[in-house]
Amino acid sequence: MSTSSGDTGIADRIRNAAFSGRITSAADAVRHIHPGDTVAISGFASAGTPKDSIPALAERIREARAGGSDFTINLLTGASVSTDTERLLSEVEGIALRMPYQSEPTARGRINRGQMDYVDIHLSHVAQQVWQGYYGHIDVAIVEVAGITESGELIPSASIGNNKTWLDVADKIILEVNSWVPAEMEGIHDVYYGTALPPDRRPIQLTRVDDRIGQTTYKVDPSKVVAVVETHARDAASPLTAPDAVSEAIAGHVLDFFEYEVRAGRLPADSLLPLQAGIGNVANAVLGGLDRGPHKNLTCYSEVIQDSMLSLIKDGTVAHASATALALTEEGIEELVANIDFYRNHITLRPQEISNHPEVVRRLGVIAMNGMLETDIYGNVNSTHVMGTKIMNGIGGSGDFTRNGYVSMFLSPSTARGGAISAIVPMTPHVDHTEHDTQVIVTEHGLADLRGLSPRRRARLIIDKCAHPDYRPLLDDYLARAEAQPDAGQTPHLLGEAFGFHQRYQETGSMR
Ligand code: 0RQ
Repeated sequence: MSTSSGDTGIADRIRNAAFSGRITSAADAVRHIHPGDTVAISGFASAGTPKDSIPALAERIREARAGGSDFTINLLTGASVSTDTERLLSEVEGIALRMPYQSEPTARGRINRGQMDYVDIHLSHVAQQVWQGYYGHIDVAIVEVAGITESGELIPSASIGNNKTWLDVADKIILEVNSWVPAEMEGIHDVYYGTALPPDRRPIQLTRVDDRIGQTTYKVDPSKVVAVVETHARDAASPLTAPDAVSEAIAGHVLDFFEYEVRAGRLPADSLLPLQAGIGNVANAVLGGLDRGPHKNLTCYSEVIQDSMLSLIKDGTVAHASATALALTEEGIEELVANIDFYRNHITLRPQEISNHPEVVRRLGVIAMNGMLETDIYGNVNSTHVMGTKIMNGIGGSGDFTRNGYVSMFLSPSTARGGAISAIVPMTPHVDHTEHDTQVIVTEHGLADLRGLSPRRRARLIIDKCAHPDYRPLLDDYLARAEAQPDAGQTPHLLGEAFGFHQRYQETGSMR
């Protein structure tokens, strides 16, 4: 493309006449959406969410409600979308069903009050479950793109997520052409069209992180495009706080573990294996710490790219990063835009069914590092439900990577809520990742390598290495009494008091 970031020349962005004839306002575009519709939108983390159509849709819903009519939609996305999107649509009570991931307080509140259905599924499963028809008919797709080529294909913006699927399956399509997205981003994307349902499924020929197996654009049937909305709006930033002592300590344990694995001959000394890091400050601190280590030519096969990844690419620590979205702070966005020609050669954005594909994650030998709310002493991990009942965000891609990774790690501070909650508990009231999938637990106090250990040995190690010292005596006491039972079994528990920590928190506001 000939335009650059900041250039609003829409003629350069919409280079196919069939589409320029459909340019309309966002308010008119969303008139194609009707009560009860299932609407699938672009967006993954804050990147690539439609900018103008969502406020217009929220306003349409608000007006309908003010006029006494009920107006809700079912909302499907890549993962979380910009917080404004979730908030605006939730505030007007416009979402009946949400899938597959959210992380915004208004939406979360409505879900937990039972006012909104939420289906929390592995992100790699979304496309296939939609093809299978579990979510019914997709009435409208709203997809942000950076431009439309002469041949009528679409240039993706800062995330891909499920956009290929939405464009394929939706009856009607609203395109938002965002001229803020740097034109030079064209070519960073690898959109694979070879996926299918069984029995037509074929191997995905992706054997290196930087392999390109698809095309740089989305295909679209122009007859389905009912509106094209022009916009020039930046992505919302994904805020991060500076690493604190806890996240630095966790990062230190992870980096020591990598060296241990290298010495044991399980990881290549120079490049390790492709890294996947969940979103958030701890993941950012771990990746940031790699700068200080001995490694060069690292690779990353993950879901999102955070700021620390840009620095690692810039100084040569990371040779290539593959993901489905860029989730950057304001500074990260500035850095990417200013140096897009450089980063385009070191970053590949893919559909989330590929970025999170179990087959590829297993083949590449990904080192999976994700956050958790809590783990039990045996390694059953809860990533999603506070006190076993209230959803936090959702499982996201953590299961895709954990179940299929070469090494699967969970990283977390040892306590939450100022020490009132222990992240190590006797039994988790909700399990997202089972003891069979969890291989390494890390807190600021240490790292428990659970591989090769029976449940009783795992429990001892998790308590000794990872629990906060304030909670160790309570956990020691629980385990000792559970093991002392005459019929203690393979995985000893005191079933009557297994949730004693959670009960104590509910009754007194502290697990201690
Ligand atoms: O609450 O926000 O009200 O203060 O949970 O906790 O410590 O800031 O940790 O931001 O890393 O989030 C599991 C939620 C951790 C995240 C989870 C409370 C705590 C705080 C956040 P406040 P922290 P993080 C895909 C990656 C699933 C999806 C996934 C997550 C808030 O990692 O959503 O992995 N994971 N996607 O106070 C009650 C506990 C708690 C607790 C923390 N035990 N009980 N509340 N909190 N522990 C893969 C990619 O490649 C991106």
